Amino acid sequence: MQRLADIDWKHWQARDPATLVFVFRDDEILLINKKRGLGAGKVNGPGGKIDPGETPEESAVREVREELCIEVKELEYCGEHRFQFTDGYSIHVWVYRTRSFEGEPTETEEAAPLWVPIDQIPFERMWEDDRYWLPKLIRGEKFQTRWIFDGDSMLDYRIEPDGHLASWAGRKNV
Ligand code: 6OG
Repeated sequence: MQRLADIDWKHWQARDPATLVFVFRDDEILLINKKRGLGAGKVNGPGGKIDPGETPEESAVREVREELCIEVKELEYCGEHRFQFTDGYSIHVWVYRTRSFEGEPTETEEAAPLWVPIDQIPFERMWEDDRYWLPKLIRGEKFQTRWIFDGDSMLDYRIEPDGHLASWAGRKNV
């Protein structure tokens, strides 16, 4: 299970469904220092596992509330990631972005907030896949992706374009 071709993607079912949310304010993006769960110690977007009975969008709103004490609204669906790990674990991640939120991002037991300029995203402190698709999300390109990871190391991937998002009026980049 080292390459995408080793997997029967037609019947692939992730062990965990999860979400990621990227909040924008002017030319900044809201990231977190993740304190626990999968990827603890890395910088990522807020998000987490979907609970039984929740839609991905409901879960995304709840996770951002729990991790950063803000209410996100008007989530825009950007795409999905399918991650297969060589140890057998797998996770299917729905990804959203928004400019609409209420409250002040606040540190919790799960995460510390981090506003960063969109041209200074700390990819070296993030999961290896992020540098390949986060720029697309920022540009408003939708995606469908598949990845093979051995622990923290990415072994193989494929990104399929999935159209464009309605652009945010009057903005050059995001
Ligand atoms: P909790 O353990 O927090 O849910 N996640 C990934 N995010 C990125 N950017 N790259 C990956 O590459 C990831 N694998 C998982 C999805 C896990 C959280 O971690 C994200 C969820 O937000 C392998 O409940």
